[in-house]
Amino acid sequence: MAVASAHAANSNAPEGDIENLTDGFHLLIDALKLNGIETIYNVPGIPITDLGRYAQAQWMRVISFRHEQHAGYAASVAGFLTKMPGVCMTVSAPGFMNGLTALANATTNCWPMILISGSSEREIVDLAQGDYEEMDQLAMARPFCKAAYRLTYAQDIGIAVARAIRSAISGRPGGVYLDIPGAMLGQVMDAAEGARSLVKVIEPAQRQIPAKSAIDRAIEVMKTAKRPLIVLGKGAAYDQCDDLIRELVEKSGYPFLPMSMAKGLLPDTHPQCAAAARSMVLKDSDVVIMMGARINWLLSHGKGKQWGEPGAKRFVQMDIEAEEMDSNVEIAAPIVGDVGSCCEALLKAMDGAGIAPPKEWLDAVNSKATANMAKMDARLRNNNDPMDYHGALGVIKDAINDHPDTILVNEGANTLDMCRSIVNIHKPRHRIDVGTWGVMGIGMGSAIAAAIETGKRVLAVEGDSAFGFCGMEVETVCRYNLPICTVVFNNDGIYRGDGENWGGGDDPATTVFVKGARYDQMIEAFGGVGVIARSPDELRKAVYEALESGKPTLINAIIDPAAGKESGNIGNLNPQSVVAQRLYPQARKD
Ligand code: ADP
Ligand code: TZD
Ligand code: MG
Repeated sequence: MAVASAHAANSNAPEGDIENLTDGFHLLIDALKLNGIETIYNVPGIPITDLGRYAQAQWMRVISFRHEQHAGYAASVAGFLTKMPGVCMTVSAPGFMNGLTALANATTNCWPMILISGSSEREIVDLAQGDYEEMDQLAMARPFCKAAYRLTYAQDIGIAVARAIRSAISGRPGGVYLDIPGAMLGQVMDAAEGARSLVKVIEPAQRQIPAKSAIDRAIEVMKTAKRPLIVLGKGAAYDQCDDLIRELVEKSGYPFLPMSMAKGLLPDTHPQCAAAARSMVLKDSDVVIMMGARINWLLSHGKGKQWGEPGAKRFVQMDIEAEEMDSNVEIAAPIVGDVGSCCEALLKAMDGAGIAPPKEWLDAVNSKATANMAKMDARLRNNNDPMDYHGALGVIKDAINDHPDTILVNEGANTLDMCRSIVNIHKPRHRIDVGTWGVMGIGMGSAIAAAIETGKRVLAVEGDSAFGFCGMEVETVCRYNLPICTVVFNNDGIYRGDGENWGGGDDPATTVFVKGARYDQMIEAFGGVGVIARSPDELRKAVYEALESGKPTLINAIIDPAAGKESGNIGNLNPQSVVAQRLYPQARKD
């Protein structure tokens, strides 16, 4: 029988044996499991504490965090790594709001995730009568996700979960919000009827085959290319069609440039990898094939100095989202479809089309890349005291080369920008970072999800500021005994640790932290291994030991406070007017 109203649920249980009953809690667990979702990233509390307990009792993996934002980031990264929505579960109002940042971040990055939040009772919320943690969560969530649904009756759980999964992973993936009022969880119904109400989602992310006309047009553009380039984005990494991408890149012979989370789709050491000649290929190329990468701020919107002569370049773009085309620049050959299907169609059409890049272009790219790599290599081999970014990252580079199956997580400003360009990645989806927003605090949630979802070792390279946003989750790392080695690049601050108060007052500068902070002691508080590394040699010993032992480890890598640049590689995005130059001798001269 169907349940008529939330409040009636528990008092008016259906007649019959209690053994033949189920409830909202268990229907939700059954609905997730039926659809292959086995893990929940969660922070307990009213009204979902028991939901977590029951899920664990039903052999789901329930990973409890210290803060919902990190549970949410973990769920979104689980979505990126598995092509199935990661699930984050929170309590109402404040817990929900903490999770919402991660939901918005998932949607921005095009990663599938479902935020399930307990909520207060509708009739009280709607009359603003001041319920415990009252908030109209459904309305709040809507602008930050692809879809938002609220459950009122337990009998609708099956259809709502199916809908949420399909919304999250069909088309361009993104975040979905599912609102579960507390009373709904307690509703009971006949177990057999409950089982029948569950829905298994059939092929939620169907292949999107591109139109033949789109492929033909792309081939025509490619035939004209004298200086072609392929740009791989995290949409291509997400698609898990690694062999097809490799085939396309190799058959075309085009140089390729991976965006940060597409690194490893083909190894960074592949002979066609143009990462070390990035500025040159962006500027000088004449035809650019974008594969699952948006032409957004990360690529200077396809305009400006970085891109050479305005209008001199033609773009081919593969994307599952038709509306992405022409977002910043004209796309000469839009191909709407999933990256795998686009590659397959293009590969067929390339047969006999005479597509081969001129040798002069390949030689020019190669010699630039080789020269840049040689320059960089020399800088990485330093044993400077105090340690600088290059000395420390030379060690991280070796560690990943020697342990290529390790997933690298990376955030910070200088710590991010330099690590991205220095450390080679050898396998698809083995680098997770700050994504499209450049958000700080993704590190620990991402590292935890990577360890849980793949069972692999994780190396998290974190700026000290970035780490501060999520550092308490080292307790979570220790509690679940995860094979995560966190290296905090401790330069005493944001960008640099040597800033001063421009007014001359006693307060520290806005960008600096306590000098000589003992981040290594944080993990020791929870039984993990803490190490201080003051030189590349010490760092090498500590990182290799951690990767080999798999023990939860935090290495406090002491970096010269004067080594970093303001905002890393994107200082140009900082606004400033002439007024600053009039008022402050320290102001940038730009
Ligand atoms: P990056 O930051 O690596 O440049 P973006 O996040 O900007 O990458 O772009 C990813 C793009 O990939 C988005 O436009 C998204 O629509 C697209 N995308 C996501 N999944 C797929 C897929 N399976 N096939 C094709 N495109 C996809
Ligand atoms: N808050 C959030 C959520 N995201 C952000 N990106 C920022 C603030 C601003 N921000 C950056 O863009 S980088 C950064 C902040 C605070 C920290 C950089 O310092 P770090 O790295 O210690 O992590 P380096 O190596 O010192 O540059
Ligand atoms: Mg720092």
